[in-house]
Amino acid sequence: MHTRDILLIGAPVDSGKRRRGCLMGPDAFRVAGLREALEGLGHRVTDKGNVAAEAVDVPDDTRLHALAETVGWTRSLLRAAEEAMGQGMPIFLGGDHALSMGTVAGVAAHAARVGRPLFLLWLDAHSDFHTLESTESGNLHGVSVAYLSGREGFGAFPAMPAPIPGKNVCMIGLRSVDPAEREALAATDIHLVDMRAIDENGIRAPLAEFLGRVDAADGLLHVSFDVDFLDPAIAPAVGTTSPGGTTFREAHLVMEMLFDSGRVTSLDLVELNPFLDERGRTAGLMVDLTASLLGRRIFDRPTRSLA
Ligand code: NNH
Ligand code: MN
Ligand code: MN
Ligand code: MN
Repeated sequence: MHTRDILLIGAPVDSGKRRRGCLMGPDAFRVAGLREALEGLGHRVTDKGNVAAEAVDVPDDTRLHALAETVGWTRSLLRAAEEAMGQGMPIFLGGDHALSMGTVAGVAAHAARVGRPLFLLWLDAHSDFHTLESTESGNLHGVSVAYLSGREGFGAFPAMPAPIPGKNVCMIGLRSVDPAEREALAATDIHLVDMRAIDENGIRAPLAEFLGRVDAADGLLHVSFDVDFLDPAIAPAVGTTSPGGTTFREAHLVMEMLFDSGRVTSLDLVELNPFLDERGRTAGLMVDLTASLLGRRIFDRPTRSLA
């Protein structure tokens, strides 16, 4: 199997929403054995420890929760991600989904520098497509894709170095999209795979189609995995549970297909709130899913029929 140089980078971001606890995420992934699982698959793993938020001089905004802190995280993670892309495959251990503004912006800067198109796979119950104006909650974990797409109105944030075109973005698992997000998404060519589409046609076909386009463009692929992509019955450790999520096997199939594609160059694991977990089961599941993305499989294919 292809051995990869993997960098674990802790991003204990907890500023993207009001309910606290995601700051414990990076250590929960460590305790759940992420490094050992990936080393067991033959990869070289370096744990770079945790990144800290930059101190910034940005006035807070009463409508938005922890704006200055989130801008500080975006700046420091942007730099950390761009640097890590030159060294191997970074896995960002969140932290809430506001962290992806920094990590994906840094990955995009790297992609632009090496002249490769960047594709973004957003595995999430939510579309995270609000602007600072349209957010009703004021929670900045709900604006990441809008920022990364280069939407207007992100004043205090660093300019998105290389906005990702909608046709390069695919969201899978959607089941909670606010009216303003729905309207804004309709004006883009982002690929939207909601839970109804998965119920009716399965999760394989739309992912295969997207991966085919990444392949055809010889693209880099960043995967941003929000714990609430999963059904809360199997992944309770998340603040914004949304019923009707993906199953254990759907999620593993996505990871196995991503491994087979050989295309994934960076990954976020976000929104794990260990304070809400049950005996570490969500953290453990996220570790197992990450192992599937990096080559763990039931059998080497093709499987032999017993008939
Ligand atoms: N759309 C909602 C908001 O803007 C929810 C965002 N929450 C998430 N996103 N967990 O993944 O507040
Ligand atoms: Mn999210
Ligand atoms: Mn979500
Ligand atoms: Mn909302």
